[in-house]
Amino acid sequence: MSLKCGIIGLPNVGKSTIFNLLTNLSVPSLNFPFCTINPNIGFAPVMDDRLLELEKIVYPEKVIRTFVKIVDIAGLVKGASQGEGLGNKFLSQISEVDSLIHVVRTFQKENILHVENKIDPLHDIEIINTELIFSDIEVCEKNLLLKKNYKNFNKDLVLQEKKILKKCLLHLQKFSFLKTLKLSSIELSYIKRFKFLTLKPTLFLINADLNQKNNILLNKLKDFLKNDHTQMIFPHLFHKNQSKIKKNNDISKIIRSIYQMLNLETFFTVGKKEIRAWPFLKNSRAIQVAKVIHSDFSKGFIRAKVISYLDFIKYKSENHAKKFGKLRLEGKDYIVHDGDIIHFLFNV
Ligand SMILES: Nc1nc2c(ncn2[C@@H]2O[C@H](COP(=O)(O)OP(=O)(O)OP(=O)(O)O)[C@@H](O)[C@H]2O)c(=O)[nH]1
Ligand SMILES: [Mg+2]
Repeated sequence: MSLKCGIIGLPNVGKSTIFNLLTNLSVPSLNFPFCTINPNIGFAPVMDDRLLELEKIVYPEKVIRTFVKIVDIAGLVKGASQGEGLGNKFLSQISEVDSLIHVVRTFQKENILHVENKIDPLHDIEIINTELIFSDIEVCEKNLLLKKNYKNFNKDLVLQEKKILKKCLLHLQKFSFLKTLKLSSIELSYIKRFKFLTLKPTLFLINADLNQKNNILLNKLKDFLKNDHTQMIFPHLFHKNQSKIKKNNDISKIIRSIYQMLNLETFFTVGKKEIRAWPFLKNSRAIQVAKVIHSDFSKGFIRAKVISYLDFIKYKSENHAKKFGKLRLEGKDYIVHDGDIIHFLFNV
C-alpha cells in the first residue's frame, strides 16, 4: 500500500520543517527559497491507541504501526505552470501523489524571506491554486487536441473521455477546482489516468506565530477556509518553546487526518511474535486486503478468520472469542471493517 501525501505551498513557508516533524527526519530547512529542489520522501507513523490496548492483552515481542508516505515537494511560484522556477517539473511531482498538505504561512518574522515580499496568506493560496488550475487546464487541452488512431483505441471510449474532459475544462476555466464539479464514479474512473491536481483531497496547514491566535490576518484566513470543503489544522507546530506533549498530539492529529484523506482504515494481525497494524482502502474486500500483507495471501486465499477489535478486547484471545461465537469465517468478498483482527488462511 503506497499511497502518498505531498506537501505543497510557496517556497520558504515551512514545508520541509513540517516534513521533518511528521517523519522525524532532518532534511535541510533553511531560510532561502528553493532550499528543496528534489523531493524528500519519508514515512510518518500513524498513532493508534488500539495497538496499546492489544499489547496489554497479548504481550507480543514486537508492535508495528502503520505509516503514511510523505513527499516534501519544492515550492511553486507564480507562473509555475508556464515553467517558472522549474514549475512544470514540480507540478508533475504533485500529480504523482494521492493527497496534499498545502502549507500557508501567516507567521510574521521579518528575517524569514517571503517570495512575494509580504505576508498575505489569501494571496499566497490564490497563487498556488491558480497554478494547480492552469496545470489541469493544460492537461485537458493537450488531451482534447490529441488525435487518436481509432484502429488502436475503442472509439466509444475515446469519445466518452473527450466529453468528460470538455466538461472538466469548462469548469476549470471558471476558476473552479475539479473537486467541486459533480462527476459520477464512472466519469471519475475515465479521467483517473490524468491525475488532475485540483481533484486531490487537500488539508490546509497554517504555519502561524504562537501569539497569533486572534490576529486579523489569521481570522480572515480561517474564515476563507471555512467555506472550502477542506479540513484545516492549526498546529503551532514550529515553535521551539511549544510543549512536547502538545506538539506530539498535533503531529498525530495531522497524520491521522492524512490517513483519513487517503481513505485508509486499519486492520490488525495479532500473535505472540508481533502485533501489527496494516492499512487498507476503505470498503475493500478480504481478498484485496490480504494482498497488503503479501500477494500469496491473496493468490492462495482460502478464508479469513475475523474478530472485531471490541470483541477481541472483551474475550482476550482467538480461542475464547471463538467459544462465544465471536470469531467469524469470512470469504473473499467480505468487506473488511476498520479494527478487524484478521487471520488469513491461504494455500500456495
Ligand atoms: N519564525 C518562524 N520561522 C519558521 C517557521 N517555520 C519555518 N520557519 C523557517 O523558515 C525557513 C524556511 O523553512 P523551510 O521548512 O525550509 O521552508 P520550505 O517551504 O521547505 O522552503 P523551500 O524548500 O525553499 O520551498 C527556515 O529557516 C525555517 O526555520 C515558523 O513557524 N516561524
Ligand atoms: Mg523545503
